[in-house]
Amino acid sequence: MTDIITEQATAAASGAAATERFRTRRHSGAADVDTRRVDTLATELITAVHDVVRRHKVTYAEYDALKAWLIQVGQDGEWPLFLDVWVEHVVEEVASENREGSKGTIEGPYYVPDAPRLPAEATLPMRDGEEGTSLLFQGRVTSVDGTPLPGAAVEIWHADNDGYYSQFAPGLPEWNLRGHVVADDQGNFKIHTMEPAPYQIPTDGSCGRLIAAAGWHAWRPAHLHLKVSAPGHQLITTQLYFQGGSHVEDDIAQAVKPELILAPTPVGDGSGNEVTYDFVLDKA
Ligand code: MBD
Ligand code: FE
Repeated sequence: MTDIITEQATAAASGAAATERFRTRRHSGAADVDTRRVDTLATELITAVHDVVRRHKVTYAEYDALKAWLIQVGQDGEWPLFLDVWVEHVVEEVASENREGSKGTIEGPYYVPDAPRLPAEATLPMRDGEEGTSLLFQGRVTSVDGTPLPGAAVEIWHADNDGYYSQFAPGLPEWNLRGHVVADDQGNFKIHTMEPAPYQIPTDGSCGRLIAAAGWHAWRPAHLHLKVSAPGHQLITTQLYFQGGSHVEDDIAQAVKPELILAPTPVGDGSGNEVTYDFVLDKA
């Protein structure tokens, strides 16, 4: 019994892993933002909260519920999840407003750098009998002027058929469904993987409690995550979705854009689906 319980994916365990990953990769907590900018942003944010309290006559019971919930978000390690689901899409929109090349979207909490390097045609690491429909995802990386980018890096990561990401759920091989594919001398890549399933963010933690309390749903459409980069060019962080899939129209993280929707077709031998998608990178 206890073995089964410890092997279950929990919000607190995936939250703790995402929090630890963010701390080591991105931020020690040292502020490097200009004082006047912090003054402006913090003042406006706090004032926006005051406005909500006045407009809706927030009660002490509601204020205490908020305080308890905020404390619990930290204890569950769910700040990365909360921010990436409800805030990151607007930060990405602002950051990419002058980009000419391919559209990007949010990174989310489950990227891990230094995935195994794979050749231009490769199968992502996966278990024997990995569940799902096989997918051949292929394309070319070029610069905005049309020049192919040989050796471009196509980093890809996605959930399995049960909606779990390796390194954020127990029992999966370390690099399951993660890879760093190096494009060939024409900028081409061919990645063999499995189509991911729609993804439900953890419902047993603080984010899940907010969703239940507000009567929302916890779903993201099925998606592939990618980071595509080449020397002298801007790295693009993106996600690709599947036409007609559940929750493409109502992603909880509001990260879908029309340019990011794939329409795979069956391969001739009936073994699965294939789709071509090209990436265009802006110059650095
Ligand atoms: C995910 O897989 C994801 O992509 C985002 C943005 C948030 C939670 C889980
Ligand atoms: Fe994701």
